Amino acid sequence: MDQSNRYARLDLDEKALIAGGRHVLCAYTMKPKGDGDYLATAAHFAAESSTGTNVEVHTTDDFTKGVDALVYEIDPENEVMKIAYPVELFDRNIIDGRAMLASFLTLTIGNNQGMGDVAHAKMRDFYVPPAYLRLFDGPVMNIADMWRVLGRSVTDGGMVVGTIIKPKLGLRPQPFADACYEFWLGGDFIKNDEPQGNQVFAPLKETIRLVADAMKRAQDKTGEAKLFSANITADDHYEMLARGEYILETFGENADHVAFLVDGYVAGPAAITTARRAFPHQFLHYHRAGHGAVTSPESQRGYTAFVLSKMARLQGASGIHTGTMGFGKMEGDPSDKIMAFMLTDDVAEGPFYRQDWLGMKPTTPIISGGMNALRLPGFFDNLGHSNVIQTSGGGAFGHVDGGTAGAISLRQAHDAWKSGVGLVDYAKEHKELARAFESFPQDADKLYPGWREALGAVAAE
Ligand code: RUB
Ligand code: MG
Repeated sequence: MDQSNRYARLDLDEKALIAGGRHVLCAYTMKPKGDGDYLATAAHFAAESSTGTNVEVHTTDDFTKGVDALVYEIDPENEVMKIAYPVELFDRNIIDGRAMLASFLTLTIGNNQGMGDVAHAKMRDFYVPPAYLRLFDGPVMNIADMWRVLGRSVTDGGMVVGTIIKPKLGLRPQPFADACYEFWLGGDFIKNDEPQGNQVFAPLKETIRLVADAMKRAQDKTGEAKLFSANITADDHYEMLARGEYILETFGENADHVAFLVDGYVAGPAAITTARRAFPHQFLHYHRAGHGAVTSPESQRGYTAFVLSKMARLQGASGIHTGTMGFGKMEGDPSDKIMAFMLTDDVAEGPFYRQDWLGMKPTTPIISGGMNALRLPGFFDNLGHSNVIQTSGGGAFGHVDGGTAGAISLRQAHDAWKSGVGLVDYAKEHKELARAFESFPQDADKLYPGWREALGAVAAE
């Protein structure tokens, strides 16, 4: 059944829709199955995503029709369609009238993902009008709070030097805490790798006790504040709360040095909001393992990493991984920097829409995945600033002189970039950085040809 007479209004103007403030706008790439008509398929998609189904139902009344989602633009050649969703369609909490991301997803990227007449559809961007934006929690904490703990400028405090404890799994509590101590002697921030929790060989309670103690000792030794991001991801809301409460109690006087890591793609929006609302004064670290299943440029369905980032800010993530924009090991591209700008700027341009965040706090980009000291300058050149959290797991613990030297090499690479000095020149005077060249020779050869001659003995020990 062609429903385009009801669910498509190609006369609607995007500027007018934005000025009206009544609609959430979504831009998708969509391809009909077989030789299906583009507009009819788009209209069916809008129907299924709002008030309709594949047939007319006699229970529909005039009010219903007023909240139809409407296809307002199509570009069949480029497989692009845009749909306007009335704000009233989205479910709101009975406890406080606030918005929930689950409902946004259920409608805009829900049943429409499995429709028989759609070959594939992927959300590329969305626009949130002020009337809906203000119903989302948004972030409470972000990198500024980490800078405050570290005693830095709260507006331009620079890179937070971080790592991920590696190996990913298989360390018992004491070796885990020892690795933390080692890194903290040179770095600022450690995160649990996302699978680390309460394994039988590393019970959470014992590990956390030892990590809290390692933090104290590292702080005493260095005279600097240290930060830890603890994984509280779980299927069960009560389990997340139990973990969070135990961790805060155990870190005691250092509880404000603790972030909570939630694997928000696998555990879902409910897990993010659980942490956001139960622990509003802890930095909420949104890890996104698994997101590539839908966000990968190889995938024609789901939504993009850009869309995921934007949803994370709405939900109130303090920080979310944005990938390494082509400078690390995970999929990515230099143009992904728009993702970071959408997280941090008050007005930002997406691939299809300009979003005004109306003062909603920024979410901090977390840069991670195959990074090391040698890859940082290129990354910062592309992004244009270094106010990010950066975690190098292999890039710290893979340093030939160990985790402390690895941490120091990362800080030195950041200092070199900040002061505008080339990395090889800076390494001549900075041993740990020079040894990073020796540690990652493939990267060194590729990014800094001639480094061996320039650094010679400094790098070789
Ligand atoms: C990286 C790591 C993270 C990735 C995930 O370890 O453990 O899970 O950052 O990717 P290493 P993304 O530094 O040893 O590569 O940040 O793109 O979500
Ligand atoms: Mg990881």
